[in-house]
Amino acid sequence: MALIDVKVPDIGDFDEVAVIELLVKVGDTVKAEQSLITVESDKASMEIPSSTAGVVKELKVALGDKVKQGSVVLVVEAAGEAAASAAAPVSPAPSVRAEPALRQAQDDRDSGQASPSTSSGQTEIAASGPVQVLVPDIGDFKDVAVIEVLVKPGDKIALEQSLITVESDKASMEIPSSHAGVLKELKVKVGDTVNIGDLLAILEGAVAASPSPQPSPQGGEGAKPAAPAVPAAAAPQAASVSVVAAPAAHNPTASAPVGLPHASPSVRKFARELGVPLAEIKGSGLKGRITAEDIQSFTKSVMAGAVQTVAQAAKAPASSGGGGSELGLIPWPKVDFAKFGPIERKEMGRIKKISGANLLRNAVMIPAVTNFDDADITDLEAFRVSTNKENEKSGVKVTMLAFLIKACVAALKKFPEFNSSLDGDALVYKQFWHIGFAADTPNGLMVPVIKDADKKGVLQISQEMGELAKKAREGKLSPAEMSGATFTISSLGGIGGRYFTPIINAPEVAILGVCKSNMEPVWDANKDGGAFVPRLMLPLSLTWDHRVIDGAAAARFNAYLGQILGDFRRVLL
Ligand code: CAO
Repeated sequence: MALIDVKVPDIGDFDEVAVIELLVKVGDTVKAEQSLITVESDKASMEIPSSTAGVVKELKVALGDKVKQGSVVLVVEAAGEAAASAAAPVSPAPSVRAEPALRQAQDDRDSGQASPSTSSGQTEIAASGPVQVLVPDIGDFKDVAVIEVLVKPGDKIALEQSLITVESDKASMEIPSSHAGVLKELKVKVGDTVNIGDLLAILEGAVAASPSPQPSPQGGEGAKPAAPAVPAAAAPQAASVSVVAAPAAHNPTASAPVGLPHASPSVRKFARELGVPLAEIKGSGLKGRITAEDIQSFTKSVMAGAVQTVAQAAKAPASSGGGGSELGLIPWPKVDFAKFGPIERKEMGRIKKISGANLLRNAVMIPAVTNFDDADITDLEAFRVSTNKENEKSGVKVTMLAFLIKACVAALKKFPEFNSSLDGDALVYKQFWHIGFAADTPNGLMVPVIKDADKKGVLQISQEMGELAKKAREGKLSPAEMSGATFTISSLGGIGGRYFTPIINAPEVAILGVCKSNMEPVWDANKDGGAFVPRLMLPLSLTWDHRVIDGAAAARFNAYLGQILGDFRRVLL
């Protein structure tokens, strides 16, 4: 039995790459070429295979360690032939693929030529007529599968923009365009296999890049055009390996798409085999990386009904698609609208589909009642206006909503069941006051959350609300910024209307709808023996879950809220 150090083989130009996954542990029996660890640079991830078969005796690296060629990964006790040749262990496994772009650059340096994909100092050369984009030198990769197509005909393509993603069993990489132009035709589709030199796409109005002048080994001074701007003769350029993207969290209420998921090739393959949508999984690995275990637990949660995939949520009977049979209702009417006039059909966005499914569940499952009331905010509005004048220079504008958040916290403290959630037969009373507010965005309704609103002043709440509403409109809210609410306010005050019936955001048990305040004549019995006086009245619509809250409590909640808004000093009591 011989102990063999398994080292990081030649991984091209990669220097000091981070270990992001350990795929084996001490005691495991490994085969030659079996992947041991995954390393990642900012451009690529790759699995490092074992140079020998045997039993893992010692791991020499930990998550987060930086390794390079020659670093010892682990010690293997080799058996049989491997042991016999232990004195001369198998050379680093050739299956480890360095990033082709870097390798190309290395080759170019070795041969003294500038890399065609050099990104700095490029000049553009116009091409006449259509240009063929070919699969560039992708190193050892042969017959690699196209797993993603990132562009479509008609798209304006930038130079080096990724066109497709290909994947072998050890790495995945994005193939960039050798030219800029408009995509006329894509010659590959998902599932095809490609090799160096294969025709990938045809661009029109293309321009290619050439490196800026560099001294050539022959002492020449001109630059050699990297990819000749000659139609159909563009020299293959190096591809850039890149599996990189921010991790996408699974958040059934509303989360904006954030690019490709962060996972190793084998994990992506595993997910594909199971039909698991990687983009909906929150990775538990280093830097949010999705692991095989994450896929397993996501699959278990879906099977147990604890989690819905976006596709499932979209298929829920939120609209005509569901049919209504689930509730024993007559089917949704199917109408050929085109019979009555011209129509345009547009798919709903992802957020609308998800929130639609959630709203339907909440509307159907909660025995909800709405109480309407009015609050006299004449004095509060005057205070708001003067506060804004005083703070004009700070750039923070206070709207009525910030006062409402504070007032609701006081009411929630007085009536704690409004700040609770149902859990089976039990009520969970929350000892924190996180207030969600509905924000109207181009993508649909989002509900960012002001955390610990009880501990914040109106100015701080206003500032946070402004920042969160901006992020919501830009589709940049993180799942954390949309979770944890104990109560929600939906304000249409800036738009108009009188009253409406907001839908409770489960598992919360109540929601407050607010509309535009109006100057109204209000009877004042004390004034001049009784007279109508003009007062600014704010219409309130409180929807509550009748399983948790009674009508009397709801009426008291609204009345108390009215008292606070009528005299905001009561917040201090
Ligand atoms: N009565 C009268 N005026 C009001 C008011 C009220 N209740 N509430 C706000 N306003 C005024 C503001 O003072 C502001 O006036 P100025 O422009 O003159 O200063 C104006 O209306 C616009 O306010 P706003 O909407 O920018 O700010 P906000 O704090 O009231 O609301 C936000 C912020 C993000 C909640 C809001 O922009 C929004 O998206 N509302 C829609 C929410 C929604 O769609 N709810 C429905 C959900 S159910 O489908």
